[in-house]
Amino acid sequence: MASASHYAFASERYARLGVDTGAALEKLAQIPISLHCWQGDDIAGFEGRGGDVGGGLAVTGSYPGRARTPDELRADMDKALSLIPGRHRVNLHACYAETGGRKVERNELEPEHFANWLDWAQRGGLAVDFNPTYFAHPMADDGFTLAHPDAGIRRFWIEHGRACRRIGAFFGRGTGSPCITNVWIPDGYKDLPADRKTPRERLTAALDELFSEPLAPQHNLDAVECKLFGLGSESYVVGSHEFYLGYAISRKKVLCLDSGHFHPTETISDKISAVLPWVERLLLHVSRGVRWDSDHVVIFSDELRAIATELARGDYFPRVHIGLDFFDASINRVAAWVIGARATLKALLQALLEPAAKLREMELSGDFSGRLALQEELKSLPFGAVWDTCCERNGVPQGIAWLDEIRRYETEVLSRR
Ligand code: RNT
Ligand code: ZN
Repeated sequence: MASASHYAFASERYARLGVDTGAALEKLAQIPISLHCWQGDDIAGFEGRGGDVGGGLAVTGSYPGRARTPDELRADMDKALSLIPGRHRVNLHACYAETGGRKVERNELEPEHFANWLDWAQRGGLAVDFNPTYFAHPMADDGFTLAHPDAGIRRFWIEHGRACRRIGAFFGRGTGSPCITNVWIPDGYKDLPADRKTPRERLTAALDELFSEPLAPQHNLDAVECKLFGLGSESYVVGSHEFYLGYAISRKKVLCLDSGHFHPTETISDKISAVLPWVERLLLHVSRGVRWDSDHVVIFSDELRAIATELARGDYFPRVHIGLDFFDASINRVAAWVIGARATLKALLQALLEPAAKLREMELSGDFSGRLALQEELKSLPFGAVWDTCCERNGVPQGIAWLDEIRRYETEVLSRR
């Protein structure tokens, strides 16, 4: 039990700085996190393929208990969600289609192949986000998809994108909340290109065609995700940041910023207020790069806190959609989800508890000593008591107690797979 007296003490400490802990908790309850299904099965999907994910994505580790079927994956996500405070969303990839053992090409996917996912989401009161899968496929083997020089291969991938937008709209209609359908492609060159221009022209034309079917924005919203480099595309990525920033502004698309997709000293926290005057909405892929775009499990890091702080200060929540994007197969996969999601919520809560007006006042009056001193003091305020109360009010375990449940699930379910 969160001790009421601890919470009262914490509230009083925050109130002295003009911060209302109750209001912060209420605000946090309104913010969904989109939980990515691919942490549960090492991005394997259900197409029956074995081997590498491809597309420069690497999942390392061999912890037992990987979800092998849609039902296992949904049960694992249910378990994770039961340990995360609040109401959230789930993020699916096209390669998680259920085709009843029949081979269905990606350009022929239909909403019906996601009917079980929708049923499950509706039962759990979950909204859904979606992604076309532009990797782990023979047509993506040479590292190009929508920007491929071969018109036939481009056509296949354009059709895949069009099919996925309809599936996105199906989820949006079925859940009553717009589905964000996010396009990320691996296209690029390992070594110095001879032509940087033409692939970008091809990508522009392919995207325009992919997005040409009008769909109601209350059902589906399109996002585009940029990247600096990938494994196998170290020298050139067609869909770079500048490319997609321009595309998203000119075509009125959602821009996706993945925290692992920039130079290691470049942060997406600074980009939020820089791009939001120009794009209507942002999708964040919250990840954690360690030396490179390694997609480690998200933790309560300085950058995570900086991202959350920017969202709270700008009150950007109606325009910024928060998704997780990491994959670690070296630890319990369900624990990975819980750690990442709880860290993100903690960061948001701490951001909502910031005395933003006071800090701004100090900044405007030139009191930079005070600004730095207060920012440091905030780090040791009794934040934990407010977080415990958040968990208690949402009926999820407080502190590390959630791990007991994961250990039990591992013994009874995961270790038997
Ligand atoms: C890859 C992108 C992309 C993927 C997922 C699986 O670098 O971050 O978002 O991680 O779609
Ligand atoms: Zn991403």
